[in-house]
Amino acid sequence: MQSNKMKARIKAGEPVFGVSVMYPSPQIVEMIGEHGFDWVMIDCEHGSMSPESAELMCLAAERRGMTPIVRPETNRPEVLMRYLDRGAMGLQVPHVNTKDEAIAAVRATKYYPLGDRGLARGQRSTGFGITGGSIAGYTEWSNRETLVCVQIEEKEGLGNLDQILTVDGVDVFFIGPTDLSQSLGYPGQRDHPIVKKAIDEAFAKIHKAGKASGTPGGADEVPAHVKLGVLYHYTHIPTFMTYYGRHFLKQAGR
Ligand code: 3PY
Ligand code: MG
Repeated sequence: MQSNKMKARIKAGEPVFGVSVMYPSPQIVEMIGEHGFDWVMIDCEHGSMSPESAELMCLAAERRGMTPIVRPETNRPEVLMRYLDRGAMGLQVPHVNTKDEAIAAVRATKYYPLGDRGLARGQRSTGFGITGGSIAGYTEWSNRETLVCVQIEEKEGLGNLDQILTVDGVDVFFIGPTDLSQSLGYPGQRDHPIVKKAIDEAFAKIHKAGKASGTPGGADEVPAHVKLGVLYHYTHIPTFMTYYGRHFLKQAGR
C-alpha cells in the first residue's frame, strides 16, 4: 500500500502542482506524469467521465508516480465510496456550503473511528484482499493517506467559512473561482473587484486558521497564488491545448 506523496508535501507546507482532466483518457494522465506534475485531478463533476474510466486513470496516475484525486459529481457517501474503492487517493468535493456538509465528506471518506465509509475486502483499494493483510491495517492506512479537499464555491459556503474551517479531517480548503463568480452575480468574471475581494478574504481566513488552501490557475496566475501561500494548484488540459494551439497557428501564419 503506497503512501500519498502529495498529501505529505501539503502537510509539510510545500505546494503541489497538478492538472485536471475531464475526458476519459489514461494516456493523457500518463503524459501529464511525463511532464513531472505531482498529481492529477480526475474530474467526474464536469466533462464526460465514467467511474470505469476514472479507475483506469487512477491506475495510469499511479504508474507515473502521481497522486490520483477524483472530483465526484456530488457529495453523497455512495458516490464518494465509488471512487475511493476504485483507487482514488483523495477527493475534491464540490459545492460544500456548510460545516455539516464538510463533516459528511470527511465521514464518507474515512473508516472507523474517523467516519463510516462502507467497508469491504475485495476492491482495488484493499489490493483486492489478495495479500491477506489485516483489515485494521488497511483502514488505518486509508484513513492516514487519503486526502479530503472541500470546495468553497458559493456565497453560502463563503458565509460559513469560519465554521467549515473547524472541521477535522479536511486537508485542503479550495476556492472555486468560477462557480463563486456566478454565485456572487458576476458569472465568469473572476477578476471582477467584488469576486476578487471575496477570494482574497477567503484565502486570508484559511491561512490565518493555519489551514492549507487550493485553487485552479493557469501559468499566468500560478506565481501569484504560490506567493500568497496556496499549496494545492492545478491547471486544465484545455489550457495546455489552447496555449500551444494558438502558438502553432500563429507560427504557421494564421
Ligand atoms: C470552480 O471554479 O467553480 C471550480 O470548480 C474549479 O474547478
Ligand atoms: Mg465549480
